[in-house]
Amino acid sequence: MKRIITFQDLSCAGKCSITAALPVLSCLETETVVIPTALLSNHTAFESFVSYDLSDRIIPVTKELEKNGIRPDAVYTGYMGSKEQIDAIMSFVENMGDDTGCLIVDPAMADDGEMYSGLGRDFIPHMKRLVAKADLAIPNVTEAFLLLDRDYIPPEELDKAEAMEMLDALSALGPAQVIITGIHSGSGDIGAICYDSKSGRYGECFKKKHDGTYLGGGDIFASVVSGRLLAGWDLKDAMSDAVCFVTRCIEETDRDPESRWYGLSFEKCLAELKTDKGR
Ligand code: PXL
Repeated sequence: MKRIITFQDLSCAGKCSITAALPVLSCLETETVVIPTALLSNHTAFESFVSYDLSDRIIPVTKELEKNGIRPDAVYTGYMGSKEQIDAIMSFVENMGDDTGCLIVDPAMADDGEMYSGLGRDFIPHMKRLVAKADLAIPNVTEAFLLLDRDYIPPEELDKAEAMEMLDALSALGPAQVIITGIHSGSGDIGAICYDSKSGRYGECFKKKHDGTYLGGGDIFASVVSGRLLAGWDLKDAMSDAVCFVTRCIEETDRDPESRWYGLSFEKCLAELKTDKGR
């Protein structure tokens, strides 16, 4: 079985980060080693939260895993709550060198044109350092603009040609492969676009748009992509499967609109990941 190490916060309530990534990756038959970068009572979109930074625990934990012969096929990073957490992961990645396997970075730091609560703009250059090391980066539209130091344009006003050019610009920062999520098709659909600089191929996948903010959707998306890539799927197929799965989770979440603050209702959809849809 392929093994992934994922570094993300552990939000006790809220169904995002680790508590979303672990079930999805397990369903995709990926052995998942979770390394919490911070312990939060709940995600930061609630009215309040408490957060305990675990950055000084990251290196001792990874050293012990290495001593025990636990090596990853891929490393996948999600939400980071501080520069120190990024420093610790950077030093892990630098120390591992080629043994890191594929480095997948979801720069989960912003949405709808705004940084997440508790993160300032001074955090962006640190996330940029991590993105520069990545083999695959998976920003949403807001994060893509922030990483490129460009003024934000809402997805509904962003034209396709500019979005495609942003894939190239993000790849020039370091990652050979890039996916941008939350792209509008121009005809009422929403989805993602991708670029693989090794093959020179671009891809896109769109599904019907549902109004609203769905917290944790990006975490589920990046987890599906990570699991599928480890199973040997190519980038475009992995991305398309993630678009379809997140859309299904949103449909389930919409049945109970109150539930969306607690993350997507992915539980009812997990079994669908198991069906072999072919590629
Ligand atoms: O889903 C992204 C995410 C992850 N972790 C925490 C968050 C958020 C989004 O708000 O607050 C703690």
